[in-house]
Amino acid sequence: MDAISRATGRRTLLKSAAVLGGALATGALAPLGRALAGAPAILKPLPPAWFVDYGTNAEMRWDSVDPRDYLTSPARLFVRDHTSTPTIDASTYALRVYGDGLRRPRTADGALTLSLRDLRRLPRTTLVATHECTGNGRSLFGTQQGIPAAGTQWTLGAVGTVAWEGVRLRDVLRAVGLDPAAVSVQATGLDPHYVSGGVDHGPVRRPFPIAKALDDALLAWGMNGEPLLPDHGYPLRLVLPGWVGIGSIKWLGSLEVSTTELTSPWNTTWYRIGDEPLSVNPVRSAWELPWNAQLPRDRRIALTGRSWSGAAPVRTVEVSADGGSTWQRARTRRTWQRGWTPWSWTWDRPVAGEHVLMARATDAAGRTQPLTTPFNPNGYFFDAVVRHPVTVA
Ligand SMILES: Nc1nc2c(c(=O)[nH]1)N[C@H]1C(S)=C(S)[C@@H](COP(=O)(O)O)O[C@H]1N2
Ligand SMILES: [Mo]
Repeated sequence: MDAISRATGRRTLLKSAAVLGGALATGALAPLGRALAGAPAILKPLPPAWFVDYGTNAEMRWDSVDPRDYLTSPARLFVRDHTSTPTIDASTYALRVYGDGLRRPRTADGALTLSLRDLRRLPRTTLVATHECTGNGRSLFGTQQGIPAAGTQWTLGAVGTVAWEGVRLRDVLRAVGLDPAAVSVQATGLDPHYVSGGVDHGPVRRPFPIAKALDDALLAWGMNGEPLLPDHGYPLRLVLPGWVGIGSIKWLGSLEVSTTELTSPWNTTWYRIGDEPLSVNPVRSAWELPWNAQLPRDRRIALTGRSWSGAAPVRTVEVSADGGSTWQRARTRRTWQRGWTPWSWTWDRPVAGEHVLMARATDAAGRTQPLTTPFNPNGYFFDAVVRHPVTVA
C-alpha cells in the first residue's frame, strides 16, 4: 500500500484526494498534497490504546507496554516529526557526503553519493539502544512542579528501545576518507523545511562532534529485524546512541564533515539549556501502569517498570509508596547493550486510599534522579522522580 492510501485509510477519506489525483499518486507533491488534503503527518496507525496522538507527534502509552517485551516494536514506538513523514524511494535514494573535513574536500554541489547498496557493502552491525526525545516528561514541569513548559506535553512515553541495524558511521567516514583535522559533522534530513512563526528554518539538521561520529554513531536501515518504517526514517537514519533524539536525524539526506564547528538552529536555539547544546540523555524511570491506576487492596501486587540513562546502564532502582519517606530496592532485570533496565517490585497488601508511587534509578556512572529538576523554558530533560498517582480500593 502506498503512503497516501494508508494515510487516508486510517482517517476519513477526503473528497479532495481524488482531485489531487496524479500528483499525490506519484508522490511528487506529497508534502503539499498531504497538507491540502488534511492528511496526517504520521503514516503508521496510531491506535488510541497504544498512543496519545498530538498530530505531528505521538506518544507511547506506558500502560500498553507488555512487561515481557524488552524491545519496543516499530508499530508502537513514539514518533516525533517537526513537519511530516516524507515518502522516499529507496531505489533512487543516495546519501550525500561533503565538506572540508574530508581528505579530499568536496563542496555541497560536488558531494559524494552513497546508495544503500554501497553502504551495505560495509560491515553490518546491530545495536540495541534506548531512543528518547529531549522533551520526554515535559508535561511534568507543569503537573508536578507547577511551572508549565512550552512544547508537546509528553508524559513519559517519548521513549523506546530498539535494535538498530546498519553500519557504523566511522566505517563510512574511513571508507570515504577523513581529514584528521575534522571536528564536526552535520546531519540533514530530507523532510519538508521546518517553518515556525513565519520563518523558514530550512531542513531539520543538527551538528555533532567528530568524536561521537567515530565512537558509536550508526547509519541504520533496520529496526528489530525489519526495514525502518517511513515514520522512523526510511530508508536511512542516523542513530546517536544515548544522545538526545534530535541528534538521530531521520530520512538522512546528507552529512557535512567540517574542520570548523558547524551550527544549526537545532543546536544554537533549540535543544539547549542555557549555553549548552544538549547531548547525553539523563536518567529516567516509568511505571508500566496507567496514570491513576486502580489497584486491589490487601493483596500482594507485582508491579513493573523500566529505567534508562543515556550515559551508562542503570544499576539500581529504588521505589517508594509513601511519598518518598522510605525506599526499597526493586528487582532489576538485565540491561541489553545500550537499552533500558526493566524492574519489578511487589507492593505488599496496600491499604485502601490514594497513594503515590515513585521510582528512582541510578546508573553505572553514578548519576541518579533528583526529587525536583530545574525549570527551563522549553521543558527539556525532565529527570526528576515522577510522582505516579494510584488508587487502591
Ligand atoms: N529529519 C528529521 N529527523 C528527526 C526529526 C525530524 O523532525 N526530522 N525529529 C527528531 C526528534 S526531535 C526526535 S525525538 C527523533 C524521533 O525519532 P522517531 O520519530 O523515530 O521516534 O527524531 C529526530 N530526528
Ligand atoms: Mo525530540
